[in-house]
Amino acid sequence: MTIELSSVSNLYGKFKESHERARAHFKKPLTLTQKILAGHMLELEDEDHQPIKPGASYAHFYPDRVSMQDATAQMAILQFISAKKSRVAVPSTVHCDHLVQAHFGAARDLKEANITNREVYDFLRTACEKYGIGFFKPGSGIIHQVVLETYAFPGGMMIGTDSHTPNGGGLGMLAIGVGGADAVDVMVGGPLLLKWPKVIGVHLKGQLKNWTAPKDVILKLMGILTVKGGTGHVVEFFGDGALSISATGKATITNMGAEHGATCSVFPFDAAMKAYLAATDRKELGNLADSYAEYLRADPEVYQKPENFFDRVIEIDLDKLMPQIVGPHTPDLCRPVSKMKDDVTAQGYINDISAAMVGSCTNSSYEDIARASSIAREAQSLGLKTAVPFYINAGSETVYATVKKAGFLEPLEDIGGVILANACGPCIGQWKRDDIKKGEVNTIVSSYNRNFPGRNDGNRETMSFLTSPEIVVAMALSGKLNFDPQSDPLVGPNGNDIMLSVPSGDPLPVGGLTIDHAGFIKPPEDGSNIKIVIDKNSERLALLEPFPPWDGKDFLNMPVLLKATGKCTTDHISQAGPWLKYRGNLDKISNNTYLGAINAFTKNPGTGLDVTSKSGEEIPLPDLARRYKAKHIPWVVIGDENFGEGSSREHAAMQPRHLGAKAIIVKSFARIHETNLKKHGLLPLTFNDTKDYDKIEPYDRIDIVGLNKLAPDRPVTVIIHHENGKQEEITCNHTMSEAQIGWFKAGSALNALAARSSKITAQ
Ligand code: MIC
Ligand code: SF4
Repeated sequence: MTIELSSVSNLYGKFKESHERARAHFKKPLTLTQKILAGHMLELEDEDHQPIKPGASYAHFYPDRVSMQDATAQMAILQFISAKKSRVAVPSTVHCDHLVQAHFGAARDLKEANITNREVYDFLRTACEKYGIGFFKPGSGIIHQVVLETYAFPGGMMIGTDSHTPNGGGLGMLAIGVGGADAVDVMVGGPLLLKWPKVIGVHLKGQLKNWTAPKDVILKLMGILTVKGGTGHVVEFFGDGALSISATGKATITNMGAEHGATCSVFPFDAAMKAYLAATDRKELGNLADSYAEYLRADPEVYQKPENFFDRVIEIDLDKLMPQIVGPHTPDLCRPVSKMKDDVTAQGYINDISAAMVGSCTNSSYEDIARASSIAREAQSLGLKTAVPFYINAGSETVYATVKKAGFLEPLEDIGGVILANACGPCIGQWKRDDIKKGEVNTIVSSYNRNFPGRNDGNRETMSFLTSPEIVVAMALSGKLNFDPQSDPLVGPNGNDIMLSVPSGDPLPVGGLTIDHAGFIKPPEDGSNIKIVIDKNSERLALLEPFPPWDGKDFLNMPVLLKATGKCTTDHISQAGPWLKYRGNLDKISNNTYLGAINAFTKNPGTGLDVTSKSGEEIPLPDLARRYKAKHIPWVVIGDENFGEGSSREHAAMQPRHLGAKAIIVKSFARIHETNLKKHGLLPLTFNDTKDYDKIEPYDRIDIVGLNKLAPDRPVTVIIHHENGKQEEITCNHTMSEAQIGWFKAGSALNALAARSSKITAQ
């Protein structure tokens, strides 16, 4: 069930030639990013056969594999069904991890999940069998940990329908998060159309020590890059510091790179990766990589003078790095743990923690749990218990089996921890929380990666802070947000002061991980007779209707459904948690559209004003959108910076499209969301002058004109008709290439694909 050595060997065998071609093309030694990209192309040119311009050109790539998780796979597979192919063209897997709700603990929660999600699991399993896709049952692990320990490999390129796919960068892979429509392109045998990224080099010096962990590297970087600083770039790590971090530690860093918006992040091949390959039963693959090592790292000149080869170089000295903590509400609000005291006082954060969690795809490796457990063991020996509810999840069945065998879970449970299923759980709002009421302000700490309002428990007032697993355990013991285990003692059972020892734990167990693939179902060689199970009465699954093609006319007189102010992440656009259950039914899930977005016109989340009645009544945005749709009135959305940051969920694009949106006009976009909008036939536009955002008023009507001249790099004219009869003309930009304009005209990329394949069949 792992990857075939011969396919990796074939890929490596072609690297020499493709790298030489790339060196000649760029007239420079190559970064690792350029090597892997060039190694996955047929021709080193952009989609219009022109020379590549980093940061500007779209080009065609052929990834080695595709991964999908259950919440996004439903839409991806529904689209694959529409593409009418009999089998996927590249190795692909589906992982059931998002739909398991955390409540009582692993065993009961999994049982419950198998009942409540049965129809979705049946659909995914039968579709996987039919189309030749590997299927991982619920409980088998979080997609990215499973991929890392099973399928990722140095020098490879993969895509996944989840924004944390870059986890694979910890094993030297360019692993990119995409929407389902991109995954379908690759699964039907086509290329991935991707902007050739620029590259940020991050030079890691020194070595992590004491309480500092890999998580602190990415949290520090979040503080430097902010939630949009990585956009359009791959982040490539190097330096002695990189060598000192384990493969799973590296994966923590590349995983959470999703939060600064990078296309992905990657580390060069090294001994730690080789050791991880051996520990995950892939020793031969490690040896093969070793024999091709020079192709799996940047050229030596790059490491000697990084500033000549990277678009930007950032240096982080691990010797000086201290434990970090970020939050609330955004993952780039970073400070050292030692400064949290000041912030608690200055910002009035609630100091009493209400729950603490170790886990998520970012921090659920053997090493993470080993180090967390070392603190728990000490606490156990001193008779300490956690002061607050405390949850732990292992990343996969393999990690679970290994940490159990090593005796790491027992002390965690003994101090008060509840072991959750090997799944996403509270990280994505799958948390049946009984202790806090909606609207109650409270503080939680976790080792997760995102902390947007409402993400974990559906309560927008929960303040979520993110830090390393080690610090989470220490804070769970003290119960206080301002606790710093480096300087503060805990109070022992007799009122005595206890300073916790520095955590410890090996990156890998002697003899390797205890491989457990009990939850894997291999697809049959021939799935043609398999019937995909879709329950006729299902509320959760519905086949897709194609979106209508563009009618060739300009968009005129459109109301502004929403003028989003401040952060508008995909969690604001299409919330997860309780809504995850409708991920396979577009009409149903559309009832949550923009419910979290703060509307500048009403100052409230999820409501808008009806321009046709001008009654001033605040109407839930999905209802308002349906009202316009029923009256055949197309509408637009206006947005702020980094619109659509966060996840890869294409629902955030499909829902507005389904409800009648024509264009989304913003100050700037996050990469995956912008692509998803293009894929589903919407016009993603950016203000040429971001100050034009301020011109949009509640009862304005918007025209987008000159659409028949839509062309790459050609600005678009937008006319704002104000309520008082005045009108203003502004300029907007787009990043659509010729092919992407074709998607807009066809109504969606899928329509364009279907038109192409029917032409081919007709010939
Ligand atoms: C997330 O962490 O937000 C998710 C849930 O994993 C998403 C995917 C989804 O919405 O299903 C992501 O990161 O892409
Ligand atoms: Fe799952 Fe959370 Fe990771 Fe998303 S970020 S894949 S929800 S664990």
